[in-house]
Amino acid sequence: MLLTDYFYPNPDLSWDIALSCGVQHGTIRLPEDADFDVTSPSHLHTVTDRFRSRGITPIIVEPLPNALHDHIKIGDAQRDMCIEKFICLMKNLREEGIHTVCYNFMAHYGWTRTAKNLAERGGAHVTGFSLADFRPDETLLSHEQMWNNYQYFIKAVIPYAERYDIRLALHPDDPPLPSLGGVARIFTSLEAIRRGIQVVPSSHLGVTFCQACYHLMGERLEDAIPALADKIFFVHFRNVCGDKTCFRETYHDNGEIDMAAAMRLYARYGVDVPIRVDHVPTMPWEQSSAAGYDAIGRLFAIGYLKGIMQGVEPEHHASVM
Ligand SMILES: [Mn+2]
Repeated sequence: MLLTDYFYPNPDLSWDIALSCGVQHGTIRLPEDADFDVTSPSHLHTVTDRFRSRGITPIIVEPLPNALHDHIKIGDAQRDMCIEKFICLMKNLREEGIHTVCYNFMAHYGWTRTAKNLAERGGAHVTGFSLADFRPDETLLSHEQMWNNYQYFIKAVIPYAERYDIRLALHPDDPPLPSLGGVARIFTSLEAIRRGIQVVPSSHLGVTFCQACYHLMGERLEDAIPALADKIFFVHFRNVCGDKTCFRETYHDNGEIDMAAAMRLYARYGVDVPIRVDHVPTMPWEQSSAAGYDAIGRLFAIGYLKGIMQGVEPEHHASVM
């Protein structure tokens, strides 16, 4: 496994914490302000250079920029223009040595939580979701529309993903409910994910294995990891308690998933890909700026991940230094 962490495009405390933990590779979010042109090689280079100058090599982009993806997921009049821009972005990513894009196909509602202040060990806080507390907007997209929009997108971009050697890594729906606020969700089971990555047979179409989403689907990791092994391009190391209608995030050592057992499964089935911690707690005394993505909780999460990686894959000790 290759240790990465998630970075916003401008340096912040997360950068320093990751560097302190020995992280050398980045899963990066591209700027979302109007000044950033996703089709511009020089704009992209400015961002990647910022990382490299601090000793972080960007290797993954996550998510596919929302300004493009929302139109693609909804399938509106700007869809084709956005697909063209994404193809251009893939070409530019190759030039920067970035070969993986983590994308999802949740329309209108991305990863959704209904609480940000649930108590976790020692005075920390985590986010959570309860369907009973969810208040939807007035929207409607059917299961069939979402599948059609997904297939339209994949068929349009896969030939270029292959040409530019960009691996598209599908993240499951979070939470994995059949619909949320009148919007159908189509990647809510192992079977649906398998169907999704078979829309076009391609070595460049696979998954981001967000462990907790599969657990919340009710899938066993002992089944899901072997079933997807050669299609796992990226792992989200995440733990939770609960089920898809009501759950909360946890410290990475304090949820229902046996994290060391998951790592042993990756090793046993030959999954040797980039990995990052996902949804960390907000620590006591920490001012939250992005619940689930605050900085200080990463210190424990990355250290815990690194320890498990070294315990399961001692031969990889040097690569995660
Ligand atoms: Mn995830």
